Amino acid sequence: STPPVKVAVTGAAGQIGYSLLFRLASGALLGPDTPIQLRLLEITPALKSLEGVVMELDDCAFPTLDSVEIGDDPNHIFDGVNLALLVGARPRTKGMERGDLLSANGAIFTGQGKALNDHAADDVRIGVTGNPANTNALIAMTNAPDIPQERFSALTRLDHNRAISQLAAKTGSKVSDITKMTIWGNHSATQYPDIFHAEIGGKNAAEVVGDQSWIENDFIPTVAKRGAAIIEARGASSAASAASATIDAARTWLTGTPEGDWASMAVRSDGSYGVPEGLIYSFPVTTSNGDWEIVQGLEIDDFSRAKMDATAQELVEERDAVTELGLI
Ligand code: NAX
Repeated sequence: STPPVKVAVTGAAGQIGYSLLFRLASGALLGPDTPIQLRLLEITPALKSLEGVVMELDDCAFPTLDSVEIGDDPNHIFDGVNLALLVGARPRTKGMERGDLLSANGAIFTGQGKALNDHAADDVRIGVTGNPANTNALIAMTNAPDIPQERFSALTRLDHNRAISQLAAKTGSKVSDITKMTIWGNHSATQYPDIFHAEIGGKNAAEVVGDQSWIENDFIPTVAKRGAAIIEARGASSAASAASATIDAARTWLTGTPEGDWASMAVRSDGSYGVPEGLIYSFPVTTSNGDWEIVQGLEIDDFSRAKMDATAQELVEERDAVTELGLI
C-alpha cells in the first residue's frame, strides 16, 4: 500500500482548522489509498480545545487517518512533514496598526520557517493560508534557507474559486466548463482577478461576457471584497471555503493541473510579467509532480498591466515593512 503522508496544520483549533482537518482526514487531499498522519500545531492555551477536535476526529473513524499528533512546539510538530499548511496567524484586532500586525505575524512565521528548515522532510511543500498570506510566506521562505524557495506558496486559490463561481453565475455556465482563470498578485483587496485569458467551454470568457463594465465594476470588486461580504453576512470570516481552497491548492500542487488548464498560486516571482523578482505574487501556474511553472507568453493589455502593477506595488511595500522590522 502507499506510504503515509505527514501533513502539518498550524492554527488547527481555529475555524478553518475545524473544516480542514476533517477533509484531510477523510482523504480529500490524496484519495482513499494514501494514509494521512496529521501533526497539529497550536499555541499552548488552545491545546485543550484542540484535544476536543482530536476526539471528534477519532469519532469519525476515518480509514485514511493513520495517526494524529498535537503540540505547541513547531520543532516537534514539523518533524518529518511532507506538507505543511500554515493556517494559524494573528488576526488583526481593534486598535492594531498594520505594522503591529506584520510584526506579530512576523514572529510566528520566522519561527515556523526556521523549524521547517531544520525538521521537515526533504520533499516538504509549504502552503500559507494565514494572513497576510503572501508576506507571511515570504518571511517563512527567507527564514528557511535550506529549503528550495519554490517549495513555498501562499493561498490565492480561494480567490480563484470565487472568480470561477462569479463567472459561472454571470454566464449561466457550469464551474466545470471554466478553465484558465487567473488571480494576479496579493491575497488582498488589490488582487487582480483576470478573465481575459479564461475560457468557458473553450471560448474566451471576456468575449462571452462582452461587458467591460461588468468586469471592472462588478466582477473584480465582488471577488476582491468577497471576504468582507462573508463577514458581513455570517458574522465570521470565511472558513469552510478557505479550508476547501487550501485542499484544492495542495492537491493541485502535489498531483498536477489537468491538461489545458492552470491554477492560481502565489509563488516566488522570477521576474515573469515584469513582477519584481523575489516577491510572493500570485501567477497562473501549471503543476506536475509537486513542481510548478509560471504560464508564460500571455498577452497583457494596459488595463491588466495597471492592475498587476498596483498589486505588485502593495507587495513591495509589505516587503519593505518586514525588511525594516528585521524579519527577512
Ligand atoms: P482563527 O482565529 O479561528 O484560528 C487561528 C488559529 O491559529 C487560532 O486557533 C490560534 O490559536 C492559532 N494560532 C495563532 N498563533 C499561532 C501559532 N504561532 N502557532 C500555531 N497556531 C497559532 O482564524 P481562522 O478563521 O481559522 O483563519 C486563519 C487565518 O486564515 C487568518 O489569518 C485568516 O485571516 C486567514 N484567511 C486566509 C484566507 C486566504 O484565502 N488566504 C481566507 C480565509 C482566512 O481569512
